[in-house]
Amino acid sequence: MPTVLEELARPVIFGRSSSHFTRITRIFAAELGVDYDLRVVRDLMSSNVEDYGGNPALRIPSLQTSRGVWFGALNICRELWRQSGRKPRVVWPEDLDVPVLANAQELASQAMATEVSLVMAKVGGGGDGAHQAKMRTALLNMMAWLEENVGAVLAALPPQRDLSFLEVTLYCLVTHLEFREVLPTAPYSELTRFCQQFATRASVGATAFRFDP
Ligand SMILES: N[C@@H](CCC(=O)N[C@@H](CS)C(=O)NCC(=O)O)C(=O)O
Repeated sequence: MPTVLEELARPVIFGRSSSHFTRITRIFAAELGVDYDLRVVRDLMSSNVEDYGGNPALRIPSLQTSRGVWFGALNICRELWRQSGRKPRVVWPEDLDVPVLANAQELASQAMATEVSLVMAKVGGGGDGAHQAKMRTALLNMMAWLEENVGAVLAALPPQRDLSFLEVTLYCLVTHLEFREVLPTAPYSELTRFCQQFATRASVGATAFRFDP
């Protein structure tokens, strides 16, 4: 049972259980054994910075800690790692020093951002304009590239790693596309195989996508 002081010191993630960028941070927290509270951001159309933990970009996730607030998934994962007593071997984006790995991180992160734009356009009542069509084409292109290269990516990652930011990103991207019905992902057989294998982690089982009540 945590003491009152421990509860006060516990970091707070501003996010949503249905958000793929939030899930990256929650998988990291689970892998790193860092306890946190989830502050659900209910209205992603809000223009109130405070609703997003103070992030002026009006985006989730943010992480509130005793040292200050961290904006964005990568910053948050790094801070969770610093707070963790476990210190597993994590492969970070700056460690990806061959094209296939660096490009996979770029495209997985960009595909997530493109998906956010497509989903938000739908939520916000945006029309089916030419730019929407371009974003969808770009998303399909990126998925095709990732499908073709995921085998080489997994082979090139350092075998002695405990976790990589790239694999967590990729897992959250592919499963979220299906969850939000942006794209059916079954035709991407290599990515599906990767996701099935990655889903055996307890951290994945503990952070399933769902719409917060
Ligand atoms: N650069 C941010 C992007 C976060 C992001 O786009 N989050 C989405 C939810 S998954 C969001 O807040 N969308 C609100 C909006 O687009 O207005 C990160 O890496 O965490």
